[in-house]
Amino acid sequence: MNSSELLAQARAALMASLHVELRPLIEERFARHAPSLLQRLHALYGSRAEFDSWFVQLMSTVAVFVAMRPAALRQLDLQRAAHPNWLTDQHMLGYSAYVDRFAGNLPGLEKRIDYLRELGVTYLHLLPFLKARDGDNDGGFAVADFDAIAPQLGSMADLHRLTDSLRQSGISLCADLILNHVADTHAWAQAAQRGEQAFQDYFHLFVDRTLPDQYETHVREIFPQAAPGNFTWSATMQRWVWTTFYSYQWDLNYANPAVFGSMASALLRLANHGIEIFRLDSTAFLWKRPGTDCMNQPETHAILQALRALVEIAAPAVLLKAEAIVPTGELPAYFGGDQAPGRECHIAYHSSLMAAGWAGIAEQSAALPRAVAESTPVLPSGCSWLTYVRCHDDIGWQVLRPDVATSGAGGEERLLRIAGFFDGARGNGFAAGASFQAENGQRLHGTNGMAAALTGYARAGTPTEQQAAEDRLILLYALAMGFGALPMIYMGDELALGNDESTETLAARSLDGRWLQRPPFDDRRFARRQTQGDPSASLFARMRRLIDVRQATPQFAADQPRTVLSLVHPTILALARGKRHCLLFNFSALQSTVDLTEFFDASLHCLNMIDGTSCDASAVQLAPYGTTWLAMQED
Ligand code: OTU
Repeated sequence: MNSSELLAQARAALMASLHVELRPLIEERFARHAPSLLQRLHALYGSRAEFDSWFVQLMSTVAVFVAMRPAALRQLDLQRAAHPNWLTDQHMLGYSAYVDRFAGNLPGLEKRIDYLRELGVTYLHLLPFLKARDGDNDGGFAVADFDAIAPQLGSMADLHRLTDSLRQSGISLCADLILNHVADTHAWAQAAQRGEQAFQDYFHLFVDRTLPDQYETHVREIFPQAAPGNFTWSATMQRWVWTTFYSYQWDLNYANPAVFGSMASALLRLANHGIEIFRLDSTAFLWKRPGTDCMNQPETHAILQALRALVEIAAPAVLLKAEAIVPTGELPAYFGGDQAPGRECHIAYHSSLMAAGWAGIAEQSAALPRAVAESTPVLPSGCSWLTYVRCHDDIGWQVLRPDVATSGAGGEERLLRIAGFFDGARGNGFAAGASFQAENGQRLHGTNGMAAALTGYARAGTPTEQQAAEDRLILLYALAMGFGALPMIYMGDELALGNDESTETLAARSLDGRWLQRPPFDDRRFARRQTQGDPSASLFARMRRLIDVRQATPQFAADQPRTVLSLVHPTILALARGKRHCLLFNFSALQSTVDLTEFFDASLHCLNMIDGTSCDASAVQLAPYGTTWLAMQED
């Protein structure tokens, strides 16, 4: 069959079971997105004899999801289509939390909605809440069933209620879709273990070490201490299984079209439950190619573009977010690159900017934040970076390798020094973090710890030290909020919540140090957030102020121009937003005065949007670790 015949058959399969009223709309979406869907899938699976019938069958499956999409979500599809730039709006603000840590369970979360609204949150990322394997499950990242909720967190009905309530409060729910792997207890992995060939084909299995050994010479180790190597021996199957992460997380084999079909169905089913944004976990790892690090492969982008096209047809309100913790240079491809700009993911984590902010604090230098800001490309319309300060994972310094390489030899030592600075056991500074799985203390890995611990709250002995910790935390959040992106708060950072050092989590932490930054929400701090003189209240008020200013200023929208000003200053990063807004970030413990008349007319005066004071463009003062957001005004 040629492609137009195939598209005609697929179209017929899609339309057949649809209500006549739906047909014109779906017809139009199909016409717009099916050709690229077919092209991507053909590139991946076209050599298979059964490709044509598989593609037509996929469309019949999509028809079921289209037909079952609830009315409220259909309405949302139309609303979003009418406002394609809603994502880049300056009102968008994210918040990320574990369901149990933040609220006990899904019904409990409804009680937190008022708080989220008070903060100005419009986007809530809940860490994995689907049914995971029993026992160790990597904080839910080892999914046993894509169609069930973890029993201790609630039920599908609870999820529906929650997404409804959130939507009514103007908050979109973001959930993880763990594309790269499933738990060894997932039905597919169990069938594989029973010897069913169709399901063994869902995974990467090897009879001996020949190929695994070849792959091992090129791939990274994500958890070198807790889960060394990338392959796990299954005595049941007498096969090596590809397991990039923990041994119980089995990588899916996307060279098998059935895997693509199953995961696409999982996505569309969850979308119909009201999830609006999918955090596509570990996206970089989906395709394996001998002789490479098996990350960021072209086929990975074909898979993501095909998923995007399916979403455009069946659930166009849905956004896709790439969780690809890779250097900035690899990220444009996740937005579709030059070939398909704006047709892959809508959002991607800007992990280099996050790490560079921390590096700036460690080095008391604006060099790395400036380098990363300068190398950040402009995105296709309707797309946004996700900026953040901390998340549930470690800070992975390796993403900065290309950025430190440009400053000559010694880049790796520089990163080791930065990472070492945050290690509370080694460093003698203010940071109370912990190194994450660095091999023999030699090779670079990550840093664990809550933002408040890393900025110095835990070790602050005097009010001055406490103030410095607060200023550092505000500095990093101000960068995330001012950059021109969707900023996300990690639960508790707004209240200076510290590390989880409780005995209850000691065992978990000794197996996986990331549990240090997964403490329960602190209701006492929460209750005192407006209490004058309370240390977390002071931080909370300053965070609230940043959020208010940002939301009131259209120039802060993600799609508004950002320019890195060529201010010659070792510790200050200066970003212009639009023509009349200038954001200054001082990464040093010393105060400074800068002259902005090279960039802005000397007759303008600068209104400090945060505290309402004003000054001349020729002499703008920055406090130690100070953040200044200026609106340049005529008298
Ligand atoms: C992601 O993480 C999740 O955020 C982690 O919590 C999971 O453990 C992991 O996937 C497996 O599902 O692969 O693309 O260095 O930054 O594992 C980035 C640790 C990932 C994490 C890394 C990460």
